[in-house]
This record gives sequence, structure tokens and C-alpha cells, in this order.
Amino acid sequence: MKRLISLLAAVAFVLGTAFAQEGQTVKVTMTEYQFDMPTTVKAGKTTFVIKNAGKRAHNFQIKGEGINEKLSVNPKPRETQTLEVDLKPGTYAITCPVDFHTAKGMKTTLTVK
Ligand SMILES: [Cu+2]
Repeated sequence: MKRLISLLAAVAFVLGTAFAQEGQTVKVTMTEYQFDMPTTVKAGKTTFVIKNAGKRAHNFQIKGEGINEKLSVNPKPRETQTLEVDLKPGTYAITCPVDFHTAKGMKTTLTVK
């Protein structure tokens, strides 16, 4: 019986974790000087998994619909960081705020439906 209870507890824990991680994951790859990522995603809780596949430090900034978020530390080359954003429908500007990267073309537009 004790074993069954611990098994049920384990199942509940796994299910709880699954529900806690509701929402979508969007992969972003950064190089010099561009973002490789989808141009359209759906609204809701979103985890951006941001990989720096370049040779310089970069960052990921998302602005729009009252949201303005970026990574607190620039990911170094080969580093991956995550940023959680609750996306509302609309249009967002994605830029790299490091040095003059945005001017060098490191920007894109994300449409949220
Ligand atoms: Cu950059």
C-alpha cells in the first residue's frame, strides 16, 4: 500500500509538472547578424529558447504590445538561455541590443495570432 501511495504521488508530480509547463516553446538561433526563428507564433505563455550560434555575444530583445523584455546577461557564443514571455496577439520587434547589431540587420518581426 505504501508503495502504491508513493507511485500515485510520483504520477501526480509528473502530471503537475506537465501542467505547470503549459504553453509553447520557440527556438531562436542567433548568428552574425541575424535571428533564425519563426515569424508567426500563437498567443500565450511562451518560452523562447535562445541559442547563440555566432562568434560574438548577442542578446534577444522583444518589444511590442506593452512588452519589453530581454535577457539580463548576453549569451556568449555556444550558450543557450531561455526567456519567458506571455504573448498577446499583435506585432513584436525582435532586436539585438548589443553594440550596433540591430543596425547591421540583426532584427526581425514576430507576429502573434
Ligand atoms: Cu547581436
